[in-house]
Amino acid sequence: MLTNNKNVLTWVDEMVALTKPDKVVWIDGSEEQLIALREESVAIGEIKKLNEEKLPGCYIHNTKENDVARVEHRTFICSQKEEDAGPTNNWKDPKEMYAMLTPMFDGVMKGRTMYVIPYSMGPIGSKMSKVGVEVTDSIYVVLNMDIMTRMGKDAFVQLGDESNDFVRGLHSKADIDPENRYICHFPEDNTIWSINSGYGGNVLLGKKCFALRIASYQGKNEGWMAEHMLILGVENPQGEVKYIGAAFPSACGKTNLAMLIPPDVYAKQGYKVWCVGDDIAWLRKGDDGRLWAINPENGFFGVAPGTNLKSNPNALHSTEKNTIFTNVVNNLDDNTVWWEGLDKNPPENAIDWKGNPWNGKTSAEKGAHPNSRFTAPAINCPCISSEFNNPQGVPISAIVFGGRRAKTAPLVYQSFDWTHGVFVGSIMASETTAAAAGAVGVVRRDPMAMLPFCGYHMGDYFAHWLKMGVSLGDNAPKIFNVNWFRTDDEGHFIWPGFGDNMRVLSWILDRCEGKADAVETAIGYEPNAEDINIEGLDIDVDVIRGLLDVDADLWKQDAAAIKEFYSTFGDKMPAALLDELAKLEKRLG
Ligand code: OXD
Ligand code: MN
Repeated sequence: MLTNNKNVLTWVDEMVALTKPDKVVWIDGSEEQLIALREESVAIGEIKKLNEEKLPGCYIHNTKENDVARVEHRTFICSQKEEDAGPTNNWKDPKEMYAMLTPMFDGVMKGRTMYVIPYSMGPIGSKMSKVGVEVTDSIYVVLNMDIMTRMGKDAFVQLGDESNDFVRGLHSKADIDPENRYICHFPEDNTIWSINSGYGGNVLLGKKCFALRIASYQGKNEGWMAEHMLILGVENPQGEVKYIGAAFPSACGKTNLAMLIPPDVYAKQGYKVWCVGDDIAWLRKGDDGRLWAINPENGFFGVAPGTNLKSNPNALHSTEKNTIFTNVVNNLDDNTVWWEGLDKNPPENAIDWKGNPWNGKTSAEKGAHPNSRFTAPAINCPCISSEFNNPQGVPISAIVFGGRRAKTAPLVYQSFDWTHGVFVGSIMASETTAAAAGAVGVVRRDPMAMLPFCGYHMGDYFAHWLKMGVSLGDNAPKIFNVNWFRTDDEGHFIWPGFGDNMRVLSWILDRCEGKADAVETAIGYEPNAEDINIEGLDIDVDVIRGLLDVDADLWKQDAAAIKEFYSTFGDKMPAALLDELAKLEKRLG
């Protein structure tokens, strides 16, 4: 036993009584214990060790074919009142959900070992951090939690002997039965129950389940925010660093932006970009009145396909040691890994993500699953921020929202003020791409990129954002919206993206410091086209002008769609945002 905390001990006893494991192992986080667990995991065929010379400390794992992604339709928010979960979440009465799940968990760990994982979301010693305890029957979960969180006995030190403020996570792989897969959150009980999955987002309970769904609920009650945001720092030639938090829906390039490499024109002057986090930010008003952010995570659970030396060298370098790869190709010639979009040289003698022999030169099928992942320690990242472990976090100058819009949203615009900025975040949307099944170009609203991750009613969530703005007052970060994905008539992306996004971040930070002008448009402040630095690009100022163009007709259509979307939140929709919508319509004419 690693703690004297009675709340923890009692709860673990209850979970043992319910699931009836043969053995209980408390995870202290020691290297000795981890080495033994890796060996055991290899011995039972759960993970395979990769080439120690080329990929030291790295392993590969395959999930079941039916278990490759988060399952939103089987994810529940079980608050006492249905209206507290809101229309964007699946809801079930907690009593009913416990009653349904209890028999499924009863004896589920018979013949198995239960691992008790203490972990801290956020740096140990930070007032912004929070502790979770996950019990699981999966060594793969333990090994991933080791990378993604601060795992082990220090987390119990962070919790203390008396506190009851820890998130109780119960996970069992059970039979990986997709028909009985449930990812359930009980925000009022600080509890998460997950069964019948072994896939990351469903089972690494510190990540989406705690750090977003439960934490967003805690943040509302305690006066802080848990957001689906990357955090990056831009260092100028004088060595000053300014921090940006940016929210984009899944698969819009958050990891790439977080680890951006500035183009030559900036690098030569001495600009640098530092990554604090690539997926989640916890934000709190600091003693100085500004908004401060920590990344509660300790690693990256990144999408592998498309990651390469051009798109994101820093992410690729992060995976060169002590990384777990899930559902990628195993190159048998040298026992390394491969995925689509890594390079143009797929292995011929390989095993695909399903575990079958695979020849990348002749096979018509993809070798890696499109949602295959790497779990890599943040400290591996060449551009990890020196403030990554700072218990105070970093002060946020700008909040950036964005999505994937072919025509409507311009390259960048700034909100008129915080309230209008909350409106801008609330109308965020992305168009579906050909990469996903279903119709192309369908607009999916995803307010603040939190649609699948907000643990309570989204109307209340908008109200909480508005309240935070009142509390921050003049110290509130400025709010912007970007769109890297405008296309021409042939459907090609116009803006080069990746490292060149620095050119837009640069205008954003100049605005925060009062160094750049702007033009007032119907939707917000836009840069003068000349103020976006295009030196070294194959683009002229007219192209930028086009990227900044606001098509009033498209926006009028969008406004109508927003009205419909807002109506789904009923009485809980804050009047201030309805008012912003009315003002937008008026400005559009
Ligand atoms: C993720 C997601 O895995 O947002 O980070 O889906
Ligand atoms: Mn995410």
